[in-house]
Amino acid sequence: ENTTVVIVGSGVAGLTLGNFLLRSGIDCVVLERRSREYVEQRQRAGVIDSRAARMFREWGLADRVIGGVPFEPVLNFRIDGETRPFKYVTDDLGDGRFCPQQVLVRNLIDVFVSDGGDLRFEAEDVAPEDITGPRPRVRYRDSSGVTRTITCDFIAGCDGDHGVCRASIPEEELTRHSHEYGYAWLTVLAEAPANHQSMMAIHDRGFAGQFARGPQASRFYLQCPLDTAVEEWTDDRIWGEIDARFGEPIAVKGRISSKTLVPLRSVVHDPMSYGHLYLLGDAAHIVPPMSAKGMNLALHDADVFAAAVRQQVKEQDTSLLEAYSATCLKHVWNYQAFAAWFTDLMHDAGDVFYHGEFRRRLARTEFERLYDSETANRLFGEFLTGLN
Ligand code: RFL
Repeated sequence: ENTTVVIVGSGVAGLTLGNFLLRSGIDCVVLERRSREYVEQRQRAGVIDSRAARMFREWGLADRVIGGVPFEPVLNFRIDGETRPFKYVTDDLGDGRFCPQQVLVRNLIDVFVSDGGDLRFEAEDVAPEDITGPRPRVRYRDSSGVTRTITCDFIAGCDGDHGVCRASIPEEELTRHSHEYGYAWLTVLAEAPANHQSMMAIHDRGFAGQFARGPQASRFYLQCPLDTAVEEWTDDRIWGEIDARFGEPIAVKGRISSKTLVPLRSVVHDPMSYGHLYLLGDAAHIVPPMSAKGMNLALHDADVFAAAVRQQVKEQDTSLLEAYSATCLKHVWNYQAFAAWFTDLMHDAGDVFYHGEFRRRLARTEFERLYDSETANRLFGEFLTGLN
């Protein structure tokens, strides 16, 4: 079997790339380890920033793939139990959307499949081969247990942080830059309607966040120590901690359907390619969830890579492909810097355990500057909308 691009992974990066290639008339096959049902129900991010929304519009897909409601340019901070709404100044046209990641994923799958895209679920033991040769291959076992091999020009590694693509690059070819923040988030999905799109608490018990996930549910985040275990977090303890950090009780404390621990960290792999294998999204970089940029960076990579492949296939011009890693890394580092700043700010400002009083006062000063200085406000808004 032959194609131009084999895409490994059908998360936001892989599906977006697949759709962009399909619209450019470039052959591709998407291989996904999980089932369609699993992928369509995986709950994660919730914010499509303005840059990403515009990107879908430029590729003619916005109407078909973007769901959700417009993003309000207001963040509801609760500081030591007091509400401090923060409005950011923006030249943005209000393109950003509060759209659950699985809604975007579901729409991307529907559009890809109905436009004739080749998407194969339950592909096991995916293995990139001969990635530095002229015609690399991807071997896998299909859902009926038959081993298949696809020969291609390019492999797009869109298989996340634990995928097989990055692991198939010799270790000495990649540099891993990483930073651990020293704490984790307990992330909780609950049947608890939110009366705002987002609320974020700075409190001496630690950070807490609530983000609407549709009209009836919320995702909550609670800062906690790295060595905590999910089992230590009973529903009662979770609700008690949320009420304490927000400084007011959550009105409806519905069923909690999932609890996970996410250590906060930043990771960048450099370069984002090796031979004919290119890494996109979480396979190449991780940002702390505080920034709400992980999905948006994955979308940016897909945009850059699709345009580069199109230029190579249509005009035999390899310049964009050669620049792929450098182009993406410049953008990634810009948002890593933002993510690290915002993560430190939101945690240090309430922190009495981790970094101490000096960092706490610095963080509070930076926080106040967002309200006091229009320049600081604008820069923050530029990052939130993704237009920096
Ligand atoms: P994905 O979405 O993880 O997709 C990877 C796909 O590859 C498949 N796969 C394989 N397929 C074949 N063979 C293999 N060997 C394979 N190994 C893996 C997987 O099954 C999967 O389908 O990566 P992608 O496309 O790079 O997208 C990245 C985003 O999903 C991620 O950055 C965001 O979810 C991060 N994130 C957030 N990002 C935002 O922009 N805004 C947010 O508000 C936001 N909130 C979050 C988040 C991530 C969170 N977690 C999971 C830590 C909140 C949370 C709690």
